[in-house]
This record gives sequence, C-alpha cells and structure tokens, in this order.
Amino acid sequence: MKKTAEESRIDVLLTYPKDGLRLFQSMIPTGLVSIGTVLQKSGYRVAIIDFNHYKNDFRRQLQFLRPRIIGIGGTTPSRQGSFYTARLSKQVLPDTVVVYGGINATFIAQAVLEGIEDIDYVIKGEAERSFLSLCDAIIKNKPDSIDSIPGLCYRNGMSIVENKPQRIHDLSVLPIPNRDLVGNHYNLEMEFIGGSGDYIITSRGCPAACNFCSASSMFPGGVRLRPIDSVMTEIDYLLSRRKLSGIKIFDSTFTANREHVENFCKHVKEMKTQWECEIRADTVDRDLLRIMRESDAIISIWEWKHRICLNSNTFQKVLLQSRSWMCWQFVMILAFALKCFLHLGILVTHLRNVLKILILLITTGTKSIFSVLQQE
Ligand code: B12
Ligand code: SF4
Repeated sequence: MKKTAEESRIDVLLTYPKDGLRLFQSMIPTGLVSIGTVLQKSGYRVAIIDFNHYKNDFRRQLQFLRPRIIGIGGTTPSRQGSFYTARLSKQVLPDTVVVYGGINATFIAQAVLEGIEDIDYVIKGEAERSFLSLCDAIIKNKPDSIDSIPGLCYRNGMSIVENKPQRIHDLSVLPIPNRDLVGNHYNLEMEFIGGSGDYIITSRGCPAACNFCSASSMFPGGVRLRPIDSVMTEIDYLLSRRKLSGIKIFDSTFTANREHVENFCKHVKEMKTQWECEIRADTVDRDLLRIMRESDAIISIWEWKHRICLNSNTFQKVLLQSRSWMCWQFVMILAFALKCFLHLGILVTHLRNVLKILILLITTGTKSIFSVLQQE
C-alpha cells in the first residue's frame, strides 16, 4: 500500500558526502550511524543517505521524506560535498533545520557559520547526545534548551556562539551502531587478510598528540575504551549479517592500552575470525605482538605514522617465533629513515613555494600577486 504524506515523513535525515577522490574502499560512516542509532532508540524516525552509494534523485527524495532536521557529516577533503548537500536541502526544504558535524565541522565551526548561510547549526565533537538534545529542542518544541547543548554552535545576531563540546566519558552508554540504517552495499576489501570484511571502533582518543593528526583534539582527554562485551557483541552481529573474511579494527591507536588489547585477544579467539589492525610501533613489544598473533591478528605497523606492513602471515610468524627480533628493529630504523626523508621532501617543497612567492612579490608588486597566483 502507498504511504500517505504523513507516514512517509521522517524526523531526521543524516547524510554523508561522496568521496570525490574515490581512492578508498567503501566503508560505513560509523559516526553518522552511531548518531542515527541513538536517535532511533529514542523514538525518532531516522534515515541515512551515504552519497557514495546513492543513485536516486535527492531533491525528489527530500520532498518525499520531508525531514524536520538534516544532519550532514564528512571529512575535510569532502567538505564541498557537505556544503552542496546543505545548499540543495535549503533549496528544496527552506524550513528544514540543517546541522553540520564531524571531523571537519569541529575545527572550523565559526568560519562555516560565517560563510555558509545554508547551515543553521554546527555541532562540534562527539555528537550522539548533543544531536539528540537538539532534536528534543526542535521536534519536541523546547527552544529554550538550545543554548545549553554541548558542542552546539549557532549565530546570535552578529556573533557566533560556540558551546564547549561534550566528551562521552563512558562509551558503554552508546548502543551498537545499527548497520541496517545504511544497507548492505558496503564491501571493505581486507588489506592484509584479503577478501571482504567490515570494521569496528573499540576505543576513542589517543594518548599521543602528533601535530599532524586530529585524533587527540577530536577525542580529547586520553583514550576511552568500549567494554569488551559490547565489542564482542558487535563482532558477533557483524559476522551474523553476512559472510566476512575478517574484521578490521580502526581505532585511532588500538594498542594504546595493553590490558584492552590482551582482553580483546582473549575474547576474539572464540569468534574464530581473523582480524587486522594498524598500530603505532612504540606501543607494542614482542610479547604483546605474540598474543595478538595467536589470536589470528594480521598487524600493520606504523612508526610515527609511516606504515610498514607486515602483511604476510608467514613473515609475521617468522618474526615472532624465531630469533629474528633484530629484523623488527631494522624495520623500525628503516621507517624512521623514511620519515626523515619524507619530511625533508616537504621542507624543500615549502621552501620552494616561499621562494616562488617572494619572486612574484618582487616582480609583480603586492596588488597583482593574487591575480597572478589565481592564473597559475
Ligand atoms: C574509517 C576511516 C576512514 C575511512 C572512511 C570511512 C567512513 N565512511 O567514514 C576511509 C578509509 C575511506 C578514510 C579515508 C580518509 N580519511 Co579517514 N578515518 C577513518 C577513521 C580511522 C575512523 C572513522 C570513524 O569511524 N570514527 C569513529 C566515529 C565514532 O567518530 P567520527 O566519525 O568522528 O564521528 C563522531 C563525530 O565526528 C561526530 N559526527 C560525525 N558525523 C557527524 C555528522 C553530524 C551531522 C554531526 C552533528 C556530528 C557528526 O559525531 C560522531 C559520533 O560521536 C578516522 C579516525 C578516527 N578514529 O575517527 C580517520 C579520519 C576521519 N580520516 C582522516 C583522513 C585524513 C582521511 C583521508 C583524507 C586520508 C587521505 N590522506 O586520503 C581520507 C579522506 C576520504 C574523503 N574523501 O573523505 C582524518 C580526518 C581529518 C579531517 N580533518 O578530515 C581522521 C580523523 C584520521 C586522523 N586522525 O587524522 N578514513
Ligand atoms: S599516535 Fe596516531 S592516532 Fe595518535 S595522535 Fe599520533 S598519528 Fe594520531
């Protein structure tokens, strides 16, 4: 039977922009799905559109769904897609509230609200609870509560108000992300195990604060762990949905807490599935690697974020079982040398750019420099 206009209406539409580069595997937008699950559990009617897997007419679908609130996520490289979604949403449904959030929004909230009028609110940081509070305020008509929502940023006359983001201390309060919200068209090609897999996040945050990485600013205050029961229930859920070759752990730094890893390894053995993860080399030792290996892990090692993949099963076994620990040390030194080499390359590029701008300044004068750069 055809749905009536009121039946087809939803409360919240969450969208994820297209990865224009198309360089990567298709993976579910976990942050959005986590928010969607929390809203759904609180009784809101939620839909998610991931534009990486979308072939319909967005305008027509907007008219059909008529969401009260549209949440838009995305990364820095995909931000133009996020802004375009905001523009289309306001063109079709001018009264719908448009909210932008996620890793890019968190760091440029003020600039977004100053420059993009199609976006009504930005939510900084972890948004499961803040988004729920915003829905309660708008849909249940409690406008007075808006100014106290953590992480919420909005225009107030000529100024921009930016509330302090919320840190969800206890991750056990979050439900397991409901993958049915995004459908079954995701196929994560397992990098090291091979075959098709899926991914999970077992912790938030990172104890390090590398200056090129947003992990510890996005999820500040160190590492928070999900309870192991919840992690295992999620793995069980993933394995029950479809045939998978393995699971990928995509935490910022999975091996930041040794006890967590040991606990994970102990329990994951019972699942009889292979798993892979990327680690920071200085957070593990030989014993921990052995424990991981014995629980069917395929490990890829990052040394100061330059990755050396020990992706051959045999090579890992040889490394861990024989006396070839020296080989491991060698790999670390090699990685460090690689890092120095790359950084030197970046430095040279920067110096070349500075030199180029100086030459332009001298030859063209300051007035025309921007037009010259634009032409270039
Ligand atoms: C899995 C992953 C990927 C997957 C994408 C999967 C997907 N569809 O999301 C792949 C491999 C494709 C990928 C690619 C890239 N990635 Co990536 N990726 C990750 C990773 C490891 C996990 C993401 C995740 O699930 N996090 C867990 C969830 C719970 O957190 P979250 O997504 O941040 O969501 C929370 C908040 O952001 C917020 N939120 C999220 N969405 C929304 C939407 C609304 C409306 C609101 C209000 C709030 C909100 O609430 C959520 C719940 O609390 C993160 C690191 C990390 N640990 O987060 C990097 C990370 C997101 N990636 C990063 C980078 C740099 C990239 C690449 C640019 C790499 C490259 N050099 O090419 C590309 C970009 C591709 C593109 N064009 O967008 C950076 C992002 C930096 C930035 N400023 O954008 C991160 C943070 C890694 C880092 N520490 O530097 N990535
Ligand atoms: S260790 Fe990794 S996740 Fe942590 S801050 Fe450094 S690069 Fe980011």
